[in-house]
Amino acid sequence: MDRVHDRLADERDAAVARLDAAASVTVLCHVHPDADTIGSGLALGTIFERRGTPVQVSFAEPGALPESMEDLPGRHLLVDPADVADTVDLLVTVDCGSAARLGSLAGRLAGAAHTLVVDHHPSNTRFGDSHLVDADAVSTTAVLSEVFDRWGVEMDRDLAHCLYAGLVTDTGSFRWGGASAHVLADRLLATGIDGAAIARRLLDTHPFGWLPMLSAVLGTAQLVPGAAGGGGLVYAFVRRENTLGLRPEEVESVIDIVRTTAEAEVAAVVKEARDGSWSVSLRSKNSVDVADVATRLGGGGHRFAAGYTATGASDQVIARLLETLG
Ligand SMILES: [Mn+2]
Repeated sequence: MDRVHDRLADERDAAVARLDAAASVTVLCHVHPDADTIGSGLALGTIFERRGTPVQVSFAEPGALPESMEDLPGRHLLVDPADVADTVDLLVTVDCGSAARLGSLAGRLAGAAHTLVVDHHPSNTRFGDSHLVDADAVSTTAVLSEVFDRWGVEMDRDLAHCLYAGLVTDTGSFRWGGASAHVLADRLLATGIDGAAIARRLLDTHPFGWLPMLSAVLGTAQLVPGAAGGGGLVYAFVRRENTLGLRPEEVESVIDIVRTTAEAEVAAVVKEARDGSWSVSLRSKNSVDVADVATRLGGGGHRFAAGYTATGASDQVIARLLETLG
């Protein structure tokens, strides 16, 4: 066994001991949640509910769960951020690379007797007092599946549904992630969950208004062939007026179209936020580590998928990005 494996096994054992000893639990997901953080939070919450341990699951913003995640088991465990207890025995964060990802709920860390950070972001800042961070894991739900095995939790349909939601979305529908993602999928599907229906609801269902939004947004796309050391950058803007009445799911889908551009190693989608700032999503194919780029611009993420927040005029945002890409 190599050293990383040893460290991870130790972290996993410590995490299981911490979870097993918890008298009361808060599970926090990241702001603007995706299916990995919500699937992780609800799976963990479901286990505590079954054990009879008081548990709350929450995320700071926006005010409502994305509609595509509404049929995930355990969603009744979700509470409004204002209702999250100020003090708790154990606070667990799932899929959060830094405390900032907790938004307004970051303050709850101080009120917990113990904090446990479960994540798979290489850029994780290790902001808790114990950590289980597996940077090679395809999703936080994959990290949790190993925790559950070690903990002796039996996999059933409800847990498998939650874990599969994070697995199928964070692997881009199994486009990446390798054999381990398929092995886990096999185990989860064996419980009888409908993988096709889960994927369709999470990834392949949009209202008609998505199509004119795409038309407007993709019309802003620009290609900078010389960017990123000659690999090329493609970028597009999502203005607030483009997305009126649409869900986060529609906005988040744009990067998956833009990143298919053959002439660009790096893709960026620059989304206008309500306060006039910009939320920038980055993707790369092979040679560029966008986690590094995003971290230098104040954000974080994975090697091939990362993001950050920017302020200023739109052309300045692009100029800074080009400068950082080199
Ligand atoms: Mn994730």
